[in-house]
Amino acid sequence: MAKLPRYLFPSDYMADPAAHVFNGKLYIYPSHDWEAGAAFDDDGGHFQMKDYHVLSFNDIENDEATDHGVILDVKDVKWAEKQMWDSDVVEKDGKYYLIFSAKDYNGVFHLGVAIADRPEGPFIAQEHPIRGAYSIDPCVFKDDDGQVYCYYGGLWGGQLQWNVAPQKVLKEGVDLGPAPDRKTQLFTAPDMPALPSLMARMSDDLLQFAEAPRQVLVVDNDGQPLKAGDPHRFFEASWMHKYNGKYYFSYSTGDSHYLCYAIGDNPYGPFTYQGVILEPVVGWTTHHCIVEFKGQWYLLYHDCVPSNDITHLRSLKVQRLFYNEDGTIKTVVNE
Ligand code: FUB
Repeated sequence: MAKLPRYLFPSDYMADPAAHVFNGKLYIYPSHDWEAGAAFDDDGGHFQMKDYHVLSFNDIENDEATDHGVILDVKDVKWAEKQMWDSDVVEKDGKYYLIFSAKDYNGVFHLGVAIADRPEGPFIAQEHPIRGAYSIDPCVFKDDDGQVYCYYGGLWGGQLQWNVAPQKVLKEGVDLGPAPDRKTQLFTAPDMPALPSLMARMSDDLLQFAEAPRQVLVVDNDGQPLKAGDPHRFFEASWMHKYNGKYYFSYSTGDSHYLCYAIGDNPYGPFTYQGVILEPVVGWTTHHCIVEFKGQWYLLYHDCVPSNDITHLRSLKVQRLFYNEDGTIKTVVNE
């Protein structure tokens, strides 16, 4: 057995992996970090990514990555100005849909769609972003019945707190309206329910949401939502995978720097909090995906060891992931 964890692409800085098996190979869709010289701020203004690459592997434990080059550049996305953050790809009927987050010319994060005929791209972006899809970090999950769901959102610089009042969502359902309200910053008190991520089923053509976004509720064993002051509450980096018929929603806790997960019985949740997948890594952000490839489950993630802790210059890593008999995940060791 190869010695893991290992860095997957030492020749460049890449982060926020989203991995899928297409045609027997493992494809990784990461963010492409670079040194833009932008000032540091709490809104992630130093993360100025301007394009996406895709990497592929026949053997994730031993092979060098194949870099298929740039698959989408911000200059080819009409509505987007900058900051091409986390993305994900889903296949349907032989076409590949890249769902990505970027800022428009008014400084608002949206989710957009770009389409390709092959997993290696190139991807052609739609003229407009997805209606009503604000914020960042999309994860597109295809269930066994073919329905595709998008999980997304990120606090602080990811602008999730601009969008919806938790009280409004809980009482009236979500109505995102034409644009997020920047004046109403909707952080709640530490003893109030944490602001959750959002999710929606996607339309059959995968170009829009088929329904108003709903909250992804992460609850404790008594069914109560985790509190805003809980270091294990959602912050960003949604990921969904299925194991033995259960739905595993995992995420980053942002300012407390964990990767955590919760389990539910259906794609909409609620999801019961289970524990920590990965302890904090070197670097402020932590972001991952979980994928099964050739009979082994893996956690893909990033850290800033190779860049000597420059927080916006991150490197992709892989480690094996194992389950306990009861379906809980064994905390991954990042040596
Ligand atoms: O890569 C930019 C942002 O950093 C991502 O969108 C977040 O999840 C964090 O990893």
